[in-house]
Amino acid sequence: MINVSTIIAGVKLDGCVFNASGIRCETLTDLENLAKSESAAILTKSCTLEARKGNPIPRYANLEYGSINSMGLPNPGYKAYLKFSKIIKKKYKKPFIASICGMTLSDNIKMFKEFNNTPIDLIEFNPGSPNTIGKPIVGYDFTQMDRLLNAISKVAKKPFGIKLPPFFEPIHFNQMAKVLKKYPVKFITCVNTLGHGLAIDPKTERAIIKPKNGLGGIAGKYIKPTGLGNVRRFYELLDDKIQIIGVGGIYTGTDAFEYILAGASAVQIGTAFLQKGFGIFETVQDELTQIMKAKGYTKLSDFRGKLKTL
Ligand code: RRO
Repeated sequence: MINVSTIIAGVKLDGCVFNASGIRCETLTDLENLAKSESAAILTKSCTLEARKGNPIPRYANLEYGSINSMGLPNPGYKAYLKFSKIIKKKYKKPFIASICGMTLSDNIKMFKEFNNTPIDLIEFNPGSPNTIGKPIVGYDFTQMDRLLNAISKVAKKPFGIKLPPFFEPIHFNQMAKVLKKYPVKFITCVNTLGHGLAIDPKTERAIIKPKNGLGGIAGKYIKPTGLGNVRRFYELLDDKIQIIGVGGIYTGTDAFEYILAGASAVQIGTAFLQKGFGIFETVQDELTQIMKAKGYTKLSDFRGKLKTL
């Protein structure tokens, strides 16, 4: 028997494939659909203290090898997710993960405290959105990350992880790993979209999305090598003490297999979930199972992190 279950921060997931935050996970209906699907967990859209409409449309587009978005954090506000988590957890056993992306330190502290008294299983803290107009990507500011994690660690009673933006410099991996190790961070999710890409329609000579004069986060196949590189480097730096969830360009079981080989304990699907629908979770997991079977692996730990180098 092939077992693709995994445990994230002490929480058992029946499979290792679930949705990435941001895709079809904003409303109660979205979350209920995820509960009924083969997604191994239910992860919410990142929430803020107050409801947000997000950026002007068009703010998402499919591209040849993935997608571009500048959604601008549209969400109904954290109180809606407090309510949704109670409704969903009453009906479904599946792990429920709340994504939090406060605009300020005090917003984040408030939301972490409020989620303490809910049935949610985990929190994925998101300091990596590239699309909030007038705000930098907090995850690239190591001093601010240290301050945030220090404050959050003091109030969080739920196990939490951090969704990281992609890094490209050895020194930045080292600096982020050093900050993460100071706090009870249980997992990291690598990677958020690659910020500030531009997609152009050559016919009209226009940018394809409207916010930020066309600049947005790039996802899908464009970013798989970056996602894999980030998972691998953090796997090496964090000594397997902080778990890693891989995300970025996963469309097939082979993609998931590669992420786990690089060190991921689970994977998330974003762009491919939007493009291909709910069946993607079963497809990717079935393909992964077939690959494991062909290679004689029966569980993820048989190959997780065991990437060979030349
Ligand atoms: O809502 C968004 O524009 C958004 C978020 Br919060 C994020 O973390 N990553 C992204 O690509 N878009």
